[in-house]
Amino acid sequence: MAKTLALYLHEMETTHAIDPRLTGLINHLAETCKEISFKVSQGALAGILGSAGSENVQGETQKKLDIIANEIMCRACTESGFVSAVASEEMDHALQVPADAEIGPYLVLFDPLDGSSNIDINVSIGTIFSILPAGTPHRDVKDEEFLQSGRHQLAAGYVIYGPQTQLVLTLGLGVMMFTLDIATGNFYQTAQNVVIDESTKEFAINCSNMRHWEAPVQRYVTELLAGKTGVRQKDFNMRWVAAMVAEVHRILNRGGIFMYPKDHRDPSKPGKLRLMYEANPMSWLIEQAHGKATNGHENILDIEPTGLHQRVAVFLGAKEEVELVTSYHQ
Ligand code: AFP
Repeated sequence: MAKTLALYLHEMETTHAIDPRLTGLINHLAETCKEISFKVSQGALAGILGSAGSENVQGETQKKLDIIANEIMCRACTESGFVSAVASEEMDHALQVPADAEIGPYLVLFDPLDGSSNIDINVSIGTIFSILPAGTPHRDVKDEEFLQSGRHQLAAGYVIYGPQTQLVLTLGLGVMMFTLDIATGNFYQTAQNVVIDESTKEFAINCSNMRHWEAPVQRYVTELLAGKTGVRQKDFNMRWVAAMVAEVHRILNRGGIFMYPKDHRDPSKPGKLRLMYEANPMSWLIEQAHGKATNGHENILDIEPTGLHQRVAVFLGAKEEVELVTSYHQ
């Protein structure tokens, strides 16, 4: 029988001296995502589809499930006893642990429901999380305390709600995948030490934005589209799921490159994706799987964050391709 997530985490405590409070927090997050997974699977039966009629801090329309998933994640994390505070893509500022609840040495950042536009059409979505050190457990955590580069992450991962619910995790010791068995309620390890091929023939980018991209990205994608007849001398295939969690999951499983570049539409936004909630945790997973992640200029994990909700251009996946598109930006 495959290993459970709980057993894997216990092994990491004994073989790599991983703090039991960190493994406790991850077990807690896994339990929480099971609750979200159940809601997702119920869809219209639970009345959770459709718009909530509100906007988040980014000015994006929130779906009912965005709000439900955010509430579940916030409650679970702040009641866990393992965190000093949490930050979510859906909330303006850090959320404090209630005065009567215990605090712990970690900060958790999350995108509670990535791929919102897929919710109502029954296509894969997910929850992304990143765990940072908080130092000595304390209250009244400032937003600035979350502004640590991706290299400081202690754990990162996502739970994808697709045909199967899977948890993908790194503690900096490789990338592990666990699949939820709905019969037993356990996550079982189904892949370990995932490695992404350095080269690929598959790319993912929202080509409808092509006219807005900067010259290096236009050049790179034009070359991919030219296939065998162009400078690349091979044909490429394209995919776009509109949920980063699903794009990264495909890349971890069968390779490829994912891009969400900066574009000319709103010069104040250096990309669409959020550094702290999406790019950092995904980039660490990709690096741990021997891939690469840049913003076209530097490794995403080296970016010193300046704001909780800051956006960033993202090129991640197969090393050779990410290096090539990055070199076009130099
Ligand atoms: P949400 O955070 O609103 O769910 O958006 C998901 C996302 O940021 C990312 O997961 C996708 O890669 C991207 O949006 C898809 O955006 P478009 O298809 O609209 O370009």
